[in-house]
Amino acid sequence: MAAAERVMPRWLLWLHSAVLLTLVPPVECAATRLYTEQDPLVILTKDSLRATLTDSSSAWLVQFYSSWCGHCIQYSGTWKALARDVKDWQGAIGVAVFDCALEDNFDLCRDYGIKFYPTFKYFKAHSGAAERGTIYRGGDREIPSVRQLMVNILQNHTREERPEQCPELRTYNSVELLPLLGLRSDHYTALIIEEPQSYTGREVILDLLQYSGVVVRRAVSSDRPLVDVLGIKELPTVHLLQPNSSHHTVHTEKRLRFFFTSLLRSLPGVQRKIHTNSSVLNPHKGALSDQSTQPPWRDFDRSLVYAADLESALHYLFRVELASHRSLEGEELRTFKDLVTLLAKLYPGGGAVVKLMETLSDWLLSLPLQKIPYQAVLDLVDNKMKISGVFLGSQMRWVGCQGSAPGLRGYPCALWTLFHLLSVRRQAAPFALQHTALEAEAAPVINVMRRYIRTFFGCEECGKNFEEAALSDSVAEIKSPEEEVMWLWDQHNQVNDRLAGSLSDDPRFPKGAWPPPSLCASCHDEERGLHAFNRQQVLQFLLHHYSDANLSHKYTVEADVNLEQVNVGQEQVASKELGHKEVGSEKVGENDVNKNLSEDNGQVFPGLIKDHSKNENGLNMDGSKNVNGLNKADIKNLVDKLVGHLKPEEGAVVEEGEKTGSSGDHANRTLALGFTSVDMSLCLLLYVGSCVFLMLLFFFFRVRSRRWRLRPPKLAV
Ligand SMILES: Cc1cc2nc3c(=O)[nH]c(=O)nc-3n(C[C@H](O)[C@H](O)[C@H](O)COP(=O)(O)OP(=O)(O)OC[C@H]3O[C@@H](n4cnc5c(N)ncnc54)[C@H](O)[C@@H]3O)c2cc1C
Ligand SMILES: *C1O[C@H](CO)[C@@H](O)[C@H](O)[C@H]1NC(C)=O
Ligand SMILES: *[C@@H]1O[C@H](CO)[C@@H](O)[C@H](O)[C@H]1NC(C)=O
Ligand SMILES: *[C@@H]1O[C@H](CO)[C@@H](O)[C@H](O)[C@H]1NC(C)=O
Ligand SMILES: *[C@@H]1O[C@H](CO)[C@@H](O)[C@H](O)[C@H]1NC(C)=O
Ligand SMILES: *[C@@H]1O[C@H](CO)[C@@H](O)[C@H](O)[C@H]1NC(C)=O
Ligand SMILES: *[C@@H]1O[C@H](CO)[C@@H](O)[C@H](O)[C@H]1NC(C)=O
Repeated sequence: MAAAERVMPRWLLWLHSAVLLTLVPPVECAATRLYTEQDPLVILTKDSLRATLTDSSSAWLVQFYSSWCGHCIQYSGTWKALARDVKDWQGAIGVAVFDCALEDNFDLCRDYGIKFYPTFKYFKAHSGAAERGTIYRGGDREIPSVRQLMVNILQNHTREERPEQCPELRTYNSVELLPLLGLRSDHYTALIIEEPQSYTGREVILDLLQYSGVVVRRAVSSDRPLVDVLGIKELPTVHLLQPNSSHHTVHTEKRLRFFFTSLLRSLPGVQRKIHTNSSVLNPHKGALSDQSTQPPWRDFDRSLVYAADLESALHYLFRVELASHRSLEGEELRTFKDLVTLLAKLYPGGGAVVKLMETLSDWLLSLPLQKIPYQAVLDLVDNKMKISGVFLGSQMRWVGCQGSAPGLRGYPCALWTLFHLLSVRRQAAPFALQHTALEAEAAPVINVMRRYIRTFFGCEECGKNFEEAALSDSVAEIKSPEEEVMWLWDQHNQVNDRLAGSLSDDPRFPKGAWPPPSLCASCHDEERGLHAFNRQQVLQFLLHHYSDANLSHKYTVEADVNLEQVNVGQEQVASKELGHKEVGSEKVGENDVNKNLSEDNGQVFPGLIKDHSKNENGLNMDGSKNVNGLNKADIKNLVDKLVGHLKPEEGAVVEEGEKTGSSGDHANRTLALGFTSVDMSLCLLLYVGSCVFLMLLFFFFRVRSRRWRLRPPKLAV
């Protein structure tokens, strides 16, 4: 336990605290309740109702319902969707429910004059204890109408009573706005110009309530001077004033609230404020400047997937997370085997990682043990046996999963990415899992992920939540690989939604509906005033986003060793040439399995020498039954190596023990000792040759001697 804590990085602790903060243990008789703590609204009780509504810093919209009223039951879906939609408005106006069917609540419902269910009441901010709220009797209780009601409630506050977190919602005019053009500022100012009756502008203002770095102002199209100066042609439009004083009209694919909101939230420097705590307005500024221990920032492109993230996740998974288990048996062992199989079959690239997984998988299959010590797995992962081409980088280098502060993002982010990628790979190669234990499963990626998360993932709460989700959003109904891809996407978005604004939410990479319009505009639509995904487009997007073509090898251990090598000299040219020859493979050029040469000097030679002698030891150690199986593998390795190395004909082709290029990726490498790998290969070939020769000789003489032994009696006859 202590050991586990020592290796547990800060993000795990963050996860834990985030979970504790955001999730309340499941309530008893949850099945009979219309609303649960998981819903993004406040469930008021006998004890909290008065305290919440009296002198509150925000306004409130409360639905008094009855859990036996059929209409309330039907309406609960809409109310939850509304609450989710305006979750970020909380600081200004909250959404709540109060169940009048509970015996405890009878008195209060009478006190508040509730006669019919549901009754909607709103309370202004800072209302007194005697306030019983105003009934909303709008005939239409659809989401857009209720949202407009909320805007109206906020606008009806006088300047003094307005919730302190609520920004100005009023319409600004050209006299106020035009002077801002050309001014420098420490934030963006977004002007939303729209029809006078439109609510989009005010909704966007409220959507950005929890964000710092941008101020949104509403103006209307009847303000001719403004429209003329800015050259506005279509409505609604966002005109953006940059901090550096330049300004322009922004283009969005669709003129919808969601597109404007996403765009403004993703501006550089615009961040989510961490706490919804009204007293802390900008708490993370300090945390962000405290980055002395952070590794250097790696620039990345959000439309790509980075192999460095995946490899770092695997490094953490195999060397830290799993390593906290001394041995694996039963369910754990099965889960582990399945994970390895999945990775061996679906991990992209056919490089060192796949080779490692294949080796591990072969090894696990050939070991009919009930229980394996994890150290044995670690030895394989660290390639103690020096099997060629097997390698797993031992660094955590987050790229697409970098966090803006230590403890944010990292491993869990990369784990999501890994499983999304695997689900898409499965869709692309439906037969990859044939002849494995996972063949018959309709959703193998999700099932393995589920079992892994449940059994090993350090964040226990996450495992529970994920399992619950898998049970309620029935995984069993998944029929096709496409559905599997979509299920995982859907699930992930639900987690994003739940965690948005929590402690584990990186202000620089705020969670939310993914993909954002900047990555996929056609994925988004609006239905009955509510943001909606176009699932068909999302599927297409996911298949592209997580495709092989979109996997970048920048920043991988292998890639940056190549960069280092530029300085080393001539060999680099050669290695590049070789890279070009590999056009057919997915890894082009930058991925040659090269390594810091000086670092390896000591290892190269012993590595090669040990190569097979060590393997022989390995065999005996790993159970005598499998000598044959492993022997075959070894010989295959050896042959691979020889073939691999003789291919690039002329000399100076080099090899280093720890991570020899697999037959797919090799390069011209020079050994500092002066041996070329052709030398080494010839040496090995000679060695193998002489072994075979000796063996033949041995058999020859055995047969001969048997014959000699048999012959004399015959002669005698
Ligand atoms: C199975 C699982 C369950 C978890 N449960 C919890 C929990 O209950 N409570 C908790 O506090 N934390 C939980 N976490 C951690 C949390 O989900 C995040 O992984 C973590 O907070 C880091 O978040 P992030 O912002 O880096 O992005 P992540 O949410 O980790 O996303 C990683 C990347 O995946 C891509 N992505 C985002 N959304 C989608 C999507 N819908 N479909 C496809 N790709 C997408 C994006 O490129 C993103 O950068 C869980 C993690 C996992 C793997
Ligand atoms: C590396 O291989 C290429 C192509 O086979 C060859 O032309 C080149 O001479 C080799 N480089 C060195 C340094 O031997
Ligand atoms: C806002 O105030 C006006 C005038 O006082 C009133 O007619 C209107 O009903 C109020 N609207 C809301 C939502 O409170
Ligand atoms: C302001 O910054 C934007 C990019 O953020 C740049 O395109 C523009 O040229 C800059 N304008 C001035 C006046 O510096
Ligand atoms: C808000 O801040 C106060 C004081 O800083 C603290 O006591 C309180 O627990 C915080 N509330 C939340 C929800 O974080
Ligand atoms: C890579 O992903 C992006 C979206 O993230 C997509 O627009 C692009 O088409 C993808 N590229 C390829 C080659 O599939
Ligand atoms: C190899 O790594 C060592 C330390 O790990 C470093 O000092 C050295 O500069 C590196 N060599 C090259 C050629 O990059």
